[in-house]
Amino acid sequence: MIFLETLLYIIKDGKVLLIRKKRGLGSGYFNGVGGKVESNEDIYNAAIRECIEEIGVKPRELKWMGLLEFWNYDNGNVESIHFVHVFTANDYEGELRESDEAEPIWFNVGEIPFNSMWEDDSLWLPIILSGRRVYGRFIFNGWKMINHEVHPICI
Ligand code: 6U4
Repeated sequence: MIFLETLLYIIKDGKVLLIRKKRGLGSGYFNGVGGKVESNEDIYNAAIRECIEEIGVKPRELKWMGLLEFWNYDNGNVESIHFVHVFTANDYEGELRESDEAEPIWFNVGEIPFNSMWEDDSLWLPIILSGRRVYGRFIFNGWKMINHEVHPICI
């Protein structure tokens, strides 16, 4: 099963807005806001919708920053493949609020809580936070990372 998903990082005043994910895949981890793209929308609109749903604000001027592939195996069989488009935004409209899916929390750019995040995040998020686009492919077995490759995108 292949899933098309989004991740969005709002970066403002030297801080990054993360969520503490409260349910679903990666629950308990800090992450960007995001989720599955729906059939009637493009990846930009999906990233905006997920942000409004999860933390109540509309991000302004999304920038496409990369593509991540997460391949999750279970005993040699591929169980799910996630194509995740990553965006950043420097501003938003509205007031942040917690939802039943996510609690929004600001972190200084130099103090990202990688120990409480997906294992792959420390391999690619610093590249995006430094303003470069990235492609990454991460192989998991039972959602434990067993292989990875990360490449900055030349533009
Ligand atoms: P439902 O509950 O089905 O509506 P939805 O919020 O659409 O869920 P969900 O909960 O499946 O999506 O979450 C997928 C999110 O998790 C996407 O934003 C991508 C992100 N994600 C998945 N694997 C990841 C990984 N290894 N590292 C990472 N983010 C990951 O940083």
